[in-house]
Amino acid sequence: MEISFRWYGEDDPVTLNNIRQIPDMKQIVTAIYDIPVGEVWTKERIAALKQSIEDAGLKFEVVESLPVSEEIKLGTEKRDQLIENYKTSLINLAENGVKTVTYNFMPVFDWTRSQLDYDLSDGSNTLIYNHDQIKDIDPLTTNLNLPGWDESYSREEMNQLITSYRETSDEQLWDNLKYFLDAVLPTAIEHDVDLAIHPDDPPWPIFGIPRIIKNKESYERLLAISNDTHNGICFCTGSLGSLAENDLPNMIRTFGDHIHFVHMRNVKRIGDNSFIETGHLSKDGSVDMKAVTEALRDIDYKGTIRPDHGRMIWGETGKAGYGLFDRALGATYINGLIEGVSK
Ligand code: DNO
Repeated sequence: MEISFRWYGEDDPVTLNNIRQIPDMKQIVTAIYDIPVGEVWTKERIAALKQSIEDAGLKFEVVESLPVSEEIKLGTEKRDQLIENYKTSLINLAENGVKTVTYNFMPVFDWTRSQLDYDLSDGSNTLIYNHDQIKDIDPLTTNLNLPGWDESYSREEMNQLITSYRETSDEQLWDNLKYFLDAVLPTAIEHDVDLAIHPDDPPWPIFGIPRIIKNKESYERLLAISNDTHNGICFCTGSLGSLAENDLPNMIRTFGDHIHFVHMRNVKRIGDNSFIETGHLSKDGSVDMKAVTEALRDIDYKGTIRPDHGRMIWGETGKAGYGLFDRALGATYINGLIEGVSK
């Protein structure tokens, strides 16, 4: 298991030098953010990114994310060309030593929260998802600005997308995921790149739009598309842990070889379909982080782990969930858990 840190590139207030000073930090997880979704990531751009990370004494083996175009998720006629571009990017990443490519199949909205700066009693603030606030919002009529919202869409394009997804069933979304995987997996296998799908966050439908990667059954269905280990999972304890029915250690033991990337964070479930993102410690939230680490040990997990969202502490400001301090504390806690459970 190697510890990594998500970095948003040269514009990130958290620098590579900051990250490098976190104990036992080995890898940077990042992406190319200025290439529009659907266009090819060239070898040159990837090589330059890799070089900047290696110059800081860190490795670049995991991409988060190579985004999947909405046309692919919706299954429009444009998808074949976009899938070809995706395959070319995969090859270019493989040639630059990238081993794992994270993606998601969440329509329009990536991760969604109701508030980004919810005050905790210790004076820090954090992300919260309150379903009562989200359930009555109609993004067609409300001007929202939530994390995970792709701001490159105009209002009109966004409304068009939302309307199209509202007419898309879970089954159609599964068909479109299968179409995508059937097309890209042979390339991933040939070039030995592991794909890692991120679960839907939150793992239930929002805004009347389907969401399909939520629980054990979703992963069984994913692996029924292909049982090759390159058809893999980004196991996010926070996303999956916000649904009480998800027995995370059991899921890790069940899907072992397909797990290529782990996001470690804790959430405190507060009633039905609502949660607060707490600090990483087991005692702060609903996820048993030690049991998760023991399960990773038991499957002999050799992949990459990153501390996931942190609270804003010590007056830090910046990208919600992605400050330096609390994520660094998370990394140190994860290191302690790994050492503690190792035999
Ligand atoms: C949120 C992240 C997600 C994740 C994508 C992967 O903090 O975990 O945005 O990067 O869903 O494609």
